[in-house]
Amino acid sequence: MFNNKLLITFLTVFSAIFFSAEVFGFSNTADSGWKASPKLAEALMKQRPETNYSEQRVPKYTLPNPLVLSDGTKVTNAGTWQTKRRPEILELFRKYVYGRAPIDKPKNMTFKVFDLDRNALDGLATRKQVTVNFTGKKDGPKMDILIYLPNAVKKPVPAFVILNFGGNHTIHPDPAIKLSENWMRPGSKGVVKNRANEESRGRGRARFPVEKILKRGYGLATIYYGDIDPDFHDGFKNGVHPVFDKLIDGERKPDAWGSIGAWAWGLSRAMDYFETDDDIDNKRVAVLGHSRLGKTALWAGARDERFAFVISNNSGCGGAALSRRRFGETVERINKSFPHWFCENFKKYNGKEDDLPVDQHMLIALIAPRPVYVTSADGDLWADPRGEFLACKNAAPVYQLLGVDGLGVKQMPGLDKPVQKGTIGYHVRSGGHNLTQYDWQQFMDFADMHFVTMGRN
Ligand code: GTR
Repeated sequence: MFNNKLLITFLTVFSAIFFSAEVFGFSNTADSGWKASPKLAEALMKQRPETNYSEQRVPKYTLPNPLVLSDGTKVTNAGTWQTKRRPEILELFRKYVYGRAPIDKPKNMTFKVFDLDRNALDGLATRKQVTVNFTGKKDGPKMDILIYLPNAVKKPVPAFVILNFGGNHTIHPDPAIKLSENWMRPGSKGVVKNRANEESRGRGRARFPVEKILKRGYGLATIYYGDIDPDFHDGFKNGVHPVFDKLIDGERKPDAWGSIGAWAWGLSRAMDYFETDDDIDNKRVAVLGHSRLGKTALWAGARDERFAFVISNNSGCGGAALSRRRFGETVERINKSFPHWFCENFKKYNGKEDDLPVDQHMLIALIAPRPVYVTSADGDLWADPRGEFLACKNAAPVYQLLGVDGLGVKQMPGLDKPVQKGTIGYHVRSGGHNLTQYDWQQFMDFADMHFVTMGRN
């Protein structure tokens, strides 16, 4: 009797505290997740009044269900996902978003290791530089892969592959890295008339903690994205497009691949090389990218199942963020600013996101059951952090169907509180649009967990 009374009193007091906490907004349970800074949102809205930075103005939307076939049948087992729904979704992304790249690897492609130093970086690493010639022809398009592998670890080693924005020589001051001779975006140190000079060597090293990566037992491979396709709209006359495009009556089709499609295709060609290199564990290669190259990493990992782990850093619209939220950058904005990134069909969805047969949670679902890690940054509202989180959350049912844990949380985590319990990792970090040491640290922690299990298989 006495115990019951005590229990009732306790419950009453507890629920009163909990209720008032909810009402007055000081509950940790209800409010601990990340929220966009209202001040920042307001400032950004002043800069770009046409852009929505307010959660209240996110329209009501319904996401397409990744676990329902286009004929309405529910997908209830892994077999149906793998043989029917996955190919269906992949095709939708090819047709309406990124465009169609050649499926087979180029017949006459060659790999030439033009630099091999087993005593690089004071003995810490083996450095290789490899030219991938896509057509095998002297004047055909080529890309150079710069590879550092840790010497202290038994080969083959797991590795990260990442496209870079400034040329391979910008990721580290190592004087032996070949200086890129290709077209460069203007406006950065050491770039004159769209060409790099010695001043740009090591310029981007803050984003590439090479020594740290090597000391943790991982290799790092990187490629200048402009080797595959220079990042400006020239009607697809340069890079790999003119060589591999299939024209109909001299015209590109509305589902022909854009630049993101080409960059992702280039990453698959790097994987073709890794498969020939005995020092690299090609079953444990993580593909990683920042921003537009984060969009690219997701698409590369979605279309090529050889990538064991996929990482999208601050990828935003056309990457990890849900398009239907229309928060920050929108489909219309991105297609207008970067008409060469996606396929022509994607432009039909400018301002008509609800008509898209896919949304970006389905891109993440295509990676299942392989580990994927998505990041956002507190100051990067243009990329819609919440939209990036929600895409992960809505991809999780596919992971669960395939027998692995999804995201492990239902609510957006707090700032700098990485979620790494499941097979989908996520964090929103302090700071702005960038790829930081903090991000790398999380990727390596997550890779440690997942690659160890894979290594045992
Ligand atoms: C922005 C673009 C984003 C993002 C970024 C980047 O201008 O709007 O989608 O990709 O560029 O790649 O740096």
